[in-house]
Amino acid sequence: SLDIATVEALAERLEDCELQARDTLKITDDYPELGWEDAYAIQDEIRRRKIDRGVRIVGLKAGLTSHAKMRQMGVNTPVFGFLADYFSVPEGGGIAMRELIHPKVEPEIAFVTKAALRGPGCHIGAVLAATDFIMPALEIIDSRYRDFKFDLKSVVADNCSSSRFVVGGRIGAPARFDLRTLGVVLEKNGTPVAFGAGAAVLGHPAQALAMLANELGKRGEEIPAGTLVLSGGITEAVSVQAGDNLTLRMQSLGSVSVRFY
Ligand code: 0L1
Ligand code: MG
Repeated sequence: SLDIATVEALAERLEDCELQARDTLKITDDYPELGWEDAYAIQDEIRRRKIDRGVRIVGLKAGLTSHAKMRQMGVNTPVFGFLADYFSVPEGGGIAMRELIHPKVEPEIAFVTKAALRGPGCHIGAVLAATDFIMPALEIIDSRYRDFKFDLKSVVADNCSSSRFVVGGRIGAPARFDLRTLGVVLEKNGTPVAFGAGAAVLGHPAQALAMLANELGKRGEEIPAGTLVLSGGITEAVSVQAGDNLTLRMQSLGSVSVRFY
């Protein structure tokens, strides 16, 4: 396991890349023995650095929650990260490409909790009972690793590629929907480019929150009431360039858009 000085140095390296929009090689090239606890310790240190500068943590995210993406990466558990206040982009707002490295967009279902969720033993039923509402979300991922070439532990250390997110559209009570069959269409400049349904996320998107609560429970932590949680990409991530407009249309829940300039 890495010593504290190394955890701090790696957190500084990755956060500097995020803040200066430059890439780096994956950290396991230098530290091939990096473990899961080391990876989350680096992520925690990045979070601590931000909080020390007055940044607020406004939510959590699950990543690699689709079976297709997990198979591709050779893992069977999702990964988890945090959302900082400045990641939030208003609905219909713009994102300057110069602030990011090589962003990609994922259509996701956002949950907002009204009661705390704590594992072990958290399940879909508990998540739905604790959910205040759901709404459409676009997550903008931007791995700090050159050409998105990484392994899972490097990704976790890099806060799971988190960079920006947009929530919008209509809010819905979870009891009114079958989240497995909730359809989504992702449009780029008016052309549909990706399609899916909620079941692409772990069979049921609430499962992503149950797994997150169970992972946090191992550390004595929970998903607090009032937390925004992005449950993971329903389709593959779509690359964007300056000038692109992305719109997510979600069945019964309206649409949410963002543009890149
Ligand atoms: O939100 C996500 O699913 C991203 C997880 C990190 C892997 C990636 O950058 O594709
Ligand atoms: Mg995502």
